[in-house]
Amino acid sequence: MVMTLALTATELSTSTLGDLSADLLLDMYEAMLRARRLDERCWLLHRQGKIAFHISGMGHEAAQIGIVFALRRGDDHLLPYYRDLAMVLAFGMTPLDVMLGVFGKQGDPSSGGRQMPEHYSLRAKNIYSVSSPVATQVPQAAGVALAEKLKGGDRVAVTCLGEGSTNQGDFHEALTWAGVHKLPLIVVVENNEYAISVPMEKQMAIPRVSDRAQAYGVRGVTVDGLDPVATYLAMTEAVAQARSGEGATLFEARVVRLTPHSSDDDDTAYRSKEDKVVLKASDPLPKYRERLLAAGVLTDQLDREYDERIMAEVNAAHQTAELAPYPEVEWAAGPVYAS
Ligand SMILES: Cc1ncc(C[n+]2csc(CCOP(=O)(O)OP(=O)(O)O)c2C)c(N)n1
Ligand SMILES: [Mg+2]
Repeated sequence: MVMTLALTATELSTSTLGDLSADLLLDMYEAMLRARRLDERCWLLHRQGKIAFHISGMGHEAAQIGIVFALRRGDDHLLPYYRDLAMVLAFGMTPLDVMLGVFGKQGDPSSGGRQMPEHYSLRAKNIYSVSSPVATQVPQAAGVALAEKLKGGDRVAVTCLGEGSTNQGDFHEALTWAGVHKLPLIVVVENNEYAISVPMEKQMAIPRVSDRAQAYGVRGVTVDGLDPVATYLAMTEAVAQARSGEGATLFEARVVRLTPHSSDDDDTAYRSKEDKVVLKASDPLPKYRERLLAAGVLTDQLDREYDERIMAEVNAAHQTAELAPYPEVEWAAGPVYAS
């Protein structure tokens, strides 16, 4: 069952294109498109048997781009989760960084080809390694935010997780801490209404994850995560609060997961053909493209140029990563055990 449409527009923080400049609106579009094309290529590579695994962010791009564009990219602290492809790309990773990771090749900045794909990290851009046990990144982010506060800095820490993962104890502990210490922390919940095959109504007895914020003494916000502009505007407010010492926000973005959970999942077992039709109609990328075209911000010609440029980037990243050498066997234990 797909519940996104159960929330009316007035229940969500929706927006028009606002007063955002054409440059910013187009930069967000380009970033969404880059993530989508790279994501699609990863699925193809998996189906061709060239890579072992992929987790997709399709349907989450508008939320992720709205969030990241409200940050100081590569300077604030980002503790992403496995679905944050668009986010890490816009925060400073390149398509080649990502491709080296999915191929498990030398030069993969996340782990040098030792980790599972989608365990993103890039130290130079303050992207902290994705944690495999879900929600463990939330107390880690609270610790990073506390360190930033103790040092007197003005960076904010942003961490992301799915709605299912908010039922873990780590989430509760971290948010309690964030409230007590007024941490410069934003906990982003990308709510796609599924935890693998488990629908939201079987995960929690409340309609919004952000309702939990009150219990921790932090701000709770729910936005239409299919709208990059609404997400950007709401996130800009949350970031301003965190930076100015007013504390943390639990930031829920309502999104759709357009694909199965991962390349190992078959979602036809729990999502009907009718559900898929609703999902496809919610795809944030064509919706945003149509808005930009209607507003005269984007033209068909410009759209083609973006697509051609991005496809060239994706092709180059794919080819370079496929040809790159695998890590030396000794590297598997290298950074783990003292020699
Ligand atoms: C502690 C822990 N339990 C279970 C898993 C297996 N697991 C990986 S992703 C996932 C579902 C998470 O769903 P959600 O938080 O809604 O995020 P989504 O995948 O929908 O983006 C589960 C159960 C895990 N990685 N860690
Ligand atoms: Mg989910």
